[in-house]
Amino acid sequence: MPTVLILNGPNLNMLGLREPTIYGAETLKDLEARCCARAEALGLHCDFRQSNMEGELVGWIQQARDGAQGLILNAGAYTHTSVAIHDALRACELPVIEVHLSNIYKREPFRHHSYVSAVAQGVICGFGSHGYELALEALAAILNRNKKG
Ligand code: CA2
Repeated sequence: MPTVLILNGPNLNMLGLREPTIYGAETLKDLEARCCARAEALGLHCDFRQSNMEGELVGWIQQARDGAQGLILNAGAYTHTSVAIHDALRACELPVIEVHLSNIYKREPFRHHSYVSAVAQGVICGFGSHGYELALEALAAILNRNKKG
């Protein structure tokens, strides 16, 4: 069963506890359960993680090269700042889907640029936690296509 690594960046451990109007009422645990159920239905194994540390996220992206077949990333605020995450994604040579809960283009101008987008296969934003399920569907289709050659 192909493994999809789902990485969540800084402050996403606060989901459901603050700012529900922007990020929804689900907790990170709820989101993990939703992702793992959807992944299983798509024939994928889901490895779901969160970190507030840039270096830890970079390390997990590096390990994914050997340990996973695809990557879903909500890098949180590092989306808009991290050349280190951009470089790690470029080097990991896996299909990457960028996800954001909120529509970053409807928000402050500093959220309009992403260092992830240029190295992602696609970007999903503004659909709340459903965006993660859409990303899993997209990755399942990409992995099936690659399998058939
Ligand atoms: O919309 C998204 O998913 C973001 O990646 C979330 C980041 C933000 O910096 C990006 O611009 C867009 C922030 C995550 C913070 O999550 C919180 C959740 C609840 C309470 C406080 C923060």
